[in-house]
Order: sequence, then structure tokens, then C-alpha cells
Amino acid sequence: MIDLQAGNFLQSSVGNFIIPSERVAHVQIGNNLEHALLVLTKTGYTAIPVLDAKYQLHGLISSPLILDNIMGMERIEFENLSKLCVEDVMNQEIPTLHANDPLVDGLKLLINHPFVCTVDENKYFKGILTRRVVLKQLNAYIQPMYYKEKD
Ligand code: 2BA
Repeated sequence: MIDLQAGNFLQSSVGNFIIPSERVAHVQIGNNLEHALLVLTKTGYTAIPVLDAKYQLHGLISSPLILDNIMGMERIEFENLSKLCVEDVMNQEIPTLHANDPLVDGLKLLINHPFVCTVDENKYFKGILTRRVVLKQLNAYIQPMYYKEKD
């Protein structure tokens, strides 16, 4: 059963937990797949947002998506890395959150997505809500309750 305190925690705004846009690795519309693969490899992330010059969110690019688009029937088509742009292959079917949405909405989306982009009403990218940050907060919240009950 959700107690009153847990209810408050889950109702707190997503905006309190996001990694701000300036700390999120991203690529821009117009970048080719070679550039995206470089950014993904150097940062170590599997998927990152695709933004335009005004910081509006357009989709997500990931290493599996890039690999899928260079795999030919008989060979790896390396030339596609420079031929194709991120907007040709990015995933546009992505959920988004707003900074004032309750954390409980973010928690639900994080079941199927490792991170969820947060945007404002004009689709300007504000940051990401990650599983790590939410699990860390949830853990900090739950641990004292668990050990208090055991005492
Ligand atoms: P993944 O890249 O698949 O990373 C899965 C988890 O591995 C991350 O979970 C994190 O715990 C760890 N990890 C991966 N690369 C890391 C790195 N360079 N430094 C520290 N830890 C790293 P979360 O932190 O929950 O992130 C979930 C997803 O959010 C990541 O999935 C990535 O796609 C994205 N992400 C997280 N932080 C990002 C950032 N600063 N810029 C761009 N994308 C980010």
C-alpha cells in the first residue's frame, strides 16, 4: 500500500530529477551516421537524443539502429556511414515528459525505456530522466523505511 509520504515522493515533479540538457550528449539533425557512431562510442552511451540547432527534440539515435542500417545482405556497407544522416534512421516514436509531470508518470515509462526525454510545450529539449537517477532516489527513500521496520 502507498503511504502518504510515498504518495508525495511519487507526485514530485519530473523536473527535480532530470539531467539538464547541457550535460546530455546529443547529435544534431544533419550529422551523418559516422559522426553519431563516434559520439556514441566516445561517450559510452547506447542511445542519445537527436536535436536541431534550436535544441528542439526530433528523435533518438542508437548504435543498434546505426548497425542495422549498414548491414547489407552480404557485407557491411561502411559507405552508408557517410551517406546517411541521423534523421534518415532515428527513432521518432518516443515518449516524452514535461518538467511538471509527476515522477510516477516517469517511473511507468522507465519500465520500457532506459531514459525519457523531457521537453517544454514547444518541444525544446530540457534534459533526460534516467533509470539510474530514479532508482537512486527510490533507493534513498526506501532504505531507511526498510531498516526502520526491521529494528
Ligand atoms: P545506456 O547507454 O545503455 O547505459 C545503461 C546504464 O549504464 C546507464 O544507465 C548507466 O548506469 C551506465 N552507463 C552507461 N554509460 C555510462 C557513462 N558514460 N557514464 C556513467 N554510466 C554509464 P542510466 O544512467 O540510467 O542511463 C540510461 C540511458 O540514458 C543510457 O543507456 C543512455 O542511453 C542515456 N544517458 C544517460 N546519461 C546520458 C548523458 N549524459 N548523455 C546522453 N545520454 C545519456
